[in-house]
Amino acid sequence: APPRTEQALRAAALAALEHARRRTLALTDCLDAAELAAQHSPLMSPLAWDLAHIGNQEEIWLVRAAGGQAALRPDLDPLYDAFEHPRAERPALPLLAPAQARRYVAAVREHALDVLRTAPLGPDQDPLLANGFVFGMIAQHEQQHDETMLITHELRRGPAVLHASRPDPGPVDAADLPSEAWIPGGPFTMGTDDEPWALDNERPAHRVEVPGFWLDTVPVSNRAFQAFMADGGYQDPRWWSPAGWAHRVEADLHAPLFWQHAEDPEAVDGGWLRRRFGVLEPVPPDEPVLHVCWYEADAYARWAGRRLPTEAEWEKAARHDPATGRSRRYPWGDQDPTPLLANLGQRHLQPAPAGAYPDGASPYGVRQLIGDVWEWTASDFAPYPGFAAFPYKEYSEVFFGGDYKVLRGGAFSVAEVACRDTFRNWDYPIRRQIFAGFRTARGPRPGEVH
Ligand code: AVJ
Ligand code: FE
Repeated sequence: APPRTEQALRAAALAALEHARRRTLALTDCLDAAELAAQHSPLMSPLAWDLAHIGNQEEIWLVRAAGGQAALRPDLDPLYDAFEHPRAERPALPLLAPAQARRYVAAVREHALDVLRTAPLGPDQDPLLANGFVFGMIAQHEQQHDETMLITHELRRGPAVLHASRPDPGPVDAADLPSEAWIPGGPFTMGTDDEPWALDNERPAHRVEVPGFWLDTVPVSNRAFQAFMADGGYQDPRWWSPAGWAHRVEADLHAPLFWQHAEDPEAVDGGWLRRRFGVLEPVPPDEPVLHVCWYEADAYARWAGRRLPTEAEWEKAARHDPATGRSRRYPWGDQDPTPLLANLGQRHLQPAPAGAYPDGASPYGVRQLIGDVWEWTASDFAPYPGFAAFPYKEYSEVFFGGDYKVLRGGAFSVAEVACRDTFRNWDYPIRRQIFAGFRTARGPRPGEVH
C-alpha cells in the first residue's frame, strides 16, 4: 500500500508518475511521426492523441486543481476531452503534431513535479490531496492510457516494433490441479474505504452475501476454447444469449480476434495461427484464451454447462481470507505484486500458461486472478451502495446503467499501480481488442458434497 508519511507519499507518487512516463515514451518513441498521427483502427485514437490527452489530464488535475496554478494550454482542453469527440473523429481534429505533444507533456510534467514538491499530502488534507490521491489517480490514468496504446499497437498492421521476453512463471502444473475450487457461502467485504489510491467506483466497502459456488482454478485456455469451436459452438444458437447470437451472426464471429487458419493445419497444433503485436505464430494451446468478447465468453460457459462468475463472486474468490475473515489486497495477501506472483506491467506481451504462478494463488487455490488476462464477469457496471462520484462524474458515473460489463483482475498489459483485487474495468460486451479472457463458475448441484 502507498505509505502514509508525507515524505514517503511524495516518493511513492514520484515513482508512480516516472514509471508511467517511461512506459508512455516506450510506446510512442518506437514509431515515426506519421504512425503516431495515424489512426490504426476506428476503435482507437491516434497514439499522439493519447499522448497529449495524458498531458492534458495531468495539467487539469495536478497543475491546475492540486497546484492552483494558471492553465498552461487551456486551448487544448476541448481537443483532448474524451467526451467531446468520439475516437473515430479525432484524427480530423487540429491535434498537436507528435513532436509538439512530446514537448507539451514534458512541460506539464515539470510543473506537476513542482506541485508535488510542495503540496501537503497528509491524510487530513482535502480529499483530492489526502494520501497523495490525485497523484496516484493521474499515474493510474497515464498507465490506463498506456494499456489503451498497447491495444492500438496490437491492432496496428506492419512489422513488429515492440519486443518482450516470454513469461517465465516457473513450473506449470495445470494438469495436476483440480479444475475448480469451492468458495464457501457467507458474507465478505467488497470494495474498499482504506485503499488510498482506489478510484471512486471501488468505494465504499460494503458487506455482500455470496452463496457457495465453484470457480475454475485457472482461466479458460486456448485448448479448451478450441474444443468449443470444434464442437460447433459458434454455429449453435443454443449456447448464445439472444443479443449475443444476433451479434455473432452480424459480425460473423467464428474465432477469437487475430486468429486465422494455418495454411498447413497439420503443421500447427490445433490448426490456428494468431497475430500478436505484428508477429504471426501458432496459437499456444496452454495459454488463457485472449481477445474474446463477453458474448463469446458467455456462450462458451453455457456450452460447458457453466456460467460466468458475478463480480461479487470473483472478488470474494480473490480477496476473502477464510483464516481471518478479512478482505485482502491481492489473492496472495497484502504485499505488492512481484514477477513471481503475477504477470503484470507489460514485462511480457502475452499471458503465461494457464496454471502458472502457484505462489500467486488465493487461499482457495484459484490461480492467475491477478494479471495475465482481464476476466469478463457476468455483471453490469453499476455503483456500489453509497457510491459518490470523485473527483469527476466522467471517470465512472456516466458509464453506469447497463451498457457495460465488468472485467476484473488485470492483464499482462496492466501496471501494478492500476491493479488490485478491488479494481474494476468495464467495456461493451462486443469488444474484443482488449486483453480479455475469462474463467467460468457454477452453483452447487443438488446433493453435491464439497
Ligand atoms: C477504465 C479503461 C474503461 O479507458 O475508458 C481513461 C479508463 N478513464 N481515461 C477508459 C480511463 C479516463 C477507462 N477504463
Ligand atoms: Fe483518459
